Amino acid sequence: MAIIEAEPYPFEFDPARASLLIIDMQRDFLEPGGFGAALGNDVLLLRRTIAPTRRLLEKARAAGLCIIHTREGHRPDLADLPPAKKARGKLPTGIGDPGPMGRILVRGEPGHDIIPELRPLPGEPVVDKPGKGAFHATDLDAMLKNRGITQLIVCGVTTEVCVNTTVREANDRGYDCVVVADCVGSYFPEFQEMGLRMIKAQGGIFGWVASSEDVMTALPAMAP
Ligand code: C5J
Repeated sequence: MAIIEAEPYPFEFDPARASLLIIDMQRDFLEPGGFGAALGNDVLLLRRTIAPTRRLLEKARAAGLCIIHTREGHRPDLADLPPAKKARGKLPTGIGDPGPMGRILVRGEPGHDIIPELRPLPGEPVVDKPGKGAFHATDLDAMLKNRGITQLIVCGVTTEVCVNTTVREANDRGYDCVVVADCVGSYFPEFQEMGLRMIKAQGGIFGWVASSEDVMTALPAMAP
């Protein structure tokens, strides 16, 4: 057992029962020409998470932590895209429409893929999710339970949407979540701040918030 310095209080970290969960670090959200940009957002606000997430990912790999990646997206025939999700926002270029990186948020298209800086290694599961939460309509819960995982170290985008939704889903399923503040990002600075405050409020109502430095300090030493 190790301790991660976190808010609202130190987290008792058991690396053997923990997974690093990296949510939706996809080209469609982080690169120009993707879904995030089509919505009028500045992708640079998310790109600040790449370097710390990469450092944490490398350290977690070296420590032998279970690593799981997720991607938000839909079947090419859009059969799993709720009409309400498609219609929301009345977007000129929305989910399923052609964009500079292929059809937006469609599985198999270049924009749907994880950014090259954080490309999963063979053997690291990638969970394809049609919703905002990573537990909705996926086998993530089974994967975690089959590995004896009870703690999630959570990175990814966006803080107030897929990260918060997933942490809330995880909380209701009995997992302890530590959200890594500098490894989650929002297009909206005020949502970044509030998204983190909502996790750790009221004695950690949804979980803990820590820096990547503090998580890395608690990880077991790298193999020589
Ligand atoms: C959004 C996500 N923001 N991964 N998706 O639509 O947060």
